[in-house]
Amino acid sequence: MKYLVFSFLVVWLASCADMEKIKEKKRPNIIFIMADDHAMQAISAYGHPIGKIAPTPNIDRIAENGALFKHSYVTNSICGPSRAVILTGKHSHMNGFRQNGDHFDGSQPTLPKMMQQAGYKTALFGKWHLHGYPEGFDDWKIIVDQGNYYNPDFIQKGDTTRIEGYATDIITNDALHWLKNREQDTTPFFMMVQHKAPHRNWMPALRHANKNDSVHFPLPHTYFPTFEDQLAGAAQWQTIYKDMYEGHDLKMTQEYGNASLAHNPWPTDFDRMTLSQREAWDAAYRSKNNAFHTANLHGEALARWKGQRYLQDYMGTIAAVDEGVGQLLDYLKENKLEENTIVVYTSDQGFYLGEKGWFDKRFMYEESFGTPLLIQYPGTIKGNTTINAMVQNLDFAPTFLDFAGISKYASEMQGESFRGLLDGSLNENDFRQVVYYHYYDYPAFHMVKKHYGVRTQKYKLIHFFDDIDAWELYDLENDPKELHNLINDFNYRYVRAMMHKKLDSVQKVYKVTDREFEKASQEQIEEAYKQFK
Ligand code: SGN
Ligand code: CA
Repeated sequence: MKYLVFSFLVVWLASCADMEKIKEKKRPNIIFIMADDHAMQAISAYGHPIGKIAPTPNIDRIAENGALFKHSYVTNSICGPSRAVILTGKHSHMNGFRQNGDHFDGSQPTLPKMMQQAGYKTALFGKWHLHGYPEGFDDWKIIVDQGNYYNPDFIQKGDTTRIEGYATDIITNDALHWLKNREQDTTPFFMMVQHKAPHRNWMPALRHANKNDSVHFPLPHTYFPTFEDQLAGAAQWQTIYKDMYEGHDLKMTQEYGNASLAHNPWPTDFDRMTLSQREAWDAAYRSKNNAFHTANLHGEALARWKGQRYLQDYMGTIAAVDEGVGQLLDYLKENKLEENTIVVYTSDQGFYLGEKGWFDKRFMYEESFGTPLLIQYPGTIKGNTTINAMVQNLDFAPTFLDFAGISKYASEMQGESFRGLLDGSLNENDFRQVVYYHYYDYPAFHMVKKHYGVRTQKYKLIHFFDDIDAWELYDLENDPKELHNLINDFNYRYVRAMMHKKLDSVQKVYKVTDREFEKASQEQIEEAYKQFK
């Protein structure tokens, strides 16, 4: 009898231990890695010719181990707003951060605060860009404002310090250092690693300054666009060969044999370099800049050369991001954390790599509305999964809370958990079928007009407003590059009516009120024309 009771006890204890394991399994660690302005086209796993020619093997590992989202969108394609959406799970008009320069109301409920309340250890390293200090993190160290690639200033515990080194490496090292030095118990953690790269002005690490010199990047067919029926497209100021600064952005020098930069209105990025960094930089760029002067290019040839230089540098900055991702993945593997850690790789929005001749973002067109999203969670997500459902950065908070088993907090949010898409319990057709977008930052840098719109798997309707009033309709299946505005096409009159209906109904669901359609004043616009040119 005694033996029987003892055996029962052993079995019961073992099953409790199993339960504990299951419970722990239900509370995975989450590492959220977000780059700044990283286009999907620039990740080899997405299969785009630009990414393939300058591959990102470590970021690709996440897709090999897990899922790659083909249709991941933002709600407002600009830095601060995207970050505010991610923290709150609410559209810009609900979280109050509509455009860069707004102030984030840190007193509102946020993802890190919820994770913290639920017993997670929380940490944030890198770009913040929401003004004010982060709340809800046990540890944090943020780059000041946009940050600089070389020797950037960081804020930690209220102190601002200039740290010598390359921004991407410093952020990766901070994340690794935190992982290694955290209490090695079973408390789950939530860590946000937010890079400055590959944001403008695209300064690669010295070890990558010549990495892409002999790579010839394929420039998009739309590099010299015509903009028929695309008034806002024609009016923007983000064309590589018209709006980039030759020194600051393209690192062009004034003349053969002279290392002084051409137009460089914000000298700080280069002036912050130490003497030895600057010497190494000049040495790395010397022969390619001299070769440019010798070639004596003009017109279309010069425009194409600028596109090449832009992509060489842009992809050059991504090399360090990719290495950092590799280091984090290796750390998880070597420390047996891989199985119970969700790793997310994304960007605050997409970016133009010469499509329509552009750099920057802001538009609701696919390149900047879409953003990369790769997630691994071995054991739950099958390797090499491709997801076509339309998810948004609005969904991150509800999804992470769901994985953490604390979805009760998500009820106030506007996003939806896409956990089921990852673990296979939800069919793509049962997920949201319409996504909403709303961009406010006008008049501002790059002069992209205010607009809003909806996208389904097949169509997109956009309304640009302010000092214009222009509607655009695209058939995404037949015109994925969005070159033909069908708004006045008789054959699409029913599609247009259907999309208008969808727009009206999502605006109601998301509680978009008239305040969101306020126009800028004529004085503001005139002032901006002077300031941003
Ligand atoms: C800076 C950039 C702009 C960019 C904004 C917003 N100019 O002002 O090109 O659109 O940031 O970027 S820079 O030469 O100063 O870098 S965001 O990612 O923060 O939204
Ligand atoms: Ca950005």
